[in-house]
Amino acid sequence: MASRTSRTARISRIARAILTARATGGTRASRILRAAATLAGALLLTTAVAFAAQLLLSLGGAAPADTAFAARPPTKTPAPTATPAPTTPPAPTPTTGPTATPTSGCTVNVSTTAGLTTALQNAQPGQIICLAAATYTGRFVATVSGTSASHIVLTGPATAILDGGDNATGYGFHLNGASYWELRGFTVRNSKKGIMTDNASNNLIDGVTVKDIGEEAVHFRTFSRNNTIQNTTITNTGLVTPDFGEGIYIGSANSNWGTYTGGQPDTSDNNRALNNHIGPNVRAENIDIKEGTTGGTISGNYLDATGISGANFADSWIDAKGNGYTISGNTGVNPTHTTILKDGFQVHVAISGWGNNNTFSNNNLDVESTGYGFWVQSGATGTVVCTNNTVTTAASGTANVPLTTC
Ligand SMILES: [Ca+2]
Repeated sequence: MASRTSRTARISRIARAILTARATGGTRASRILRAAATLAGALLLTTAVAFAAQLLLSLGGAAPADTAFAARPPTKTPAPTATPAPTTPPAPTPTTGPTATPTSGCTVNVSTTAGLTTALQNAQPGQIICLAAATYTGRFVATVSGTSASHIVLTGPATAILDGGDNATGYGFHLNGASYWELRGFTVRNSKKGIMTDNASNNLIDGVTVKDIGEEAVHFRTFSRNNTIQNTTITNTGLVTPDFGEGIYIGSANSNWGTYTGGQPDTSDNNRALNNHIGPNVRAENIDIKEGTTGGTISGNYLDATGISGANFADSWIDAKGNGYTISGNTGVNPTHTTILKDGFQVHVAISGWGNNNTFSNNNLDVESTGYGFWVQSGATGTVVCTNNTVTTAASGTANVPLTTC
């Protein structure tokens, strides 16, 4: 009893000392101390003594901090420290691509070739450049970019025709280092290549017509990423060189990496081809996905084999040589029953490490020929051909690989 009484007295002295010392403070520290004193008085525990003593010691060594505390409003618990918001990385570019900006409200009106050339040179983010129905003879290039918040829109009816004048040279429309554009509605015809992108990302090509082209119609090249082409009609390509007459071409063949990407893979990644109508008279593959590219989506396209040439192994609607593509919901037709179209979709290993992890689902392929619906080159890994694809009239069968239930 005596020792307990003496301990109680000691605790009380400590507590009084604390309270006296902190009487003017009212800081968090003092409240803690008062709580400790109360605890000690109530429970008479040795541990409370130790606790109080420890607090005193620690506060004795923390005078400067105490001063700082004193300057604060007395009642506040430390302001919920502006904990940096859970570090969400900078908003990733939306995987759905540039959203469609309403095109009402033209900010620049164009009706002549000179006017279009000037408008492209002077383009600023947020502008909507409207093409009147007319033929614009020439080749056109954009070199300035919009921003993620303010695209640059070039829009017109299908009767606004960008006509290169011949299909042996030039690019009909070139996005050259130009990002965040929307190309809408108009027609591109009579150039060696139709629409070309180099170092151009986050662009949208929507509802355009590309036709009467010497080589490929639309090409995403030289690190052009996250572009979308949708609702676009492509016919009559490869008129000069059938070997290079693809409808949509993503990336670069490794033989061209030295020319366009310093010898490195042309990582024109995450491009999307959605709901386009490709063919007839597309002389090479309707869609050619090159090695070195990753992660694109090819979905909802209507692919017509009529007029495919067979040149340079063009014997399928789609060649997939990149990695990690989703190829779904496309329709392949072969109304002329040409056996130049051999297989529907093919996976190739153009070089080691490429042609892997591509998934094919929900496609409807009426092959009307001798090969497979899906043909996968030996050595390609991770290919998924889903059971939900429909393949008809492919004499060799649905696929040369086992199907995956999905
Ligand atoms: Ca092929």
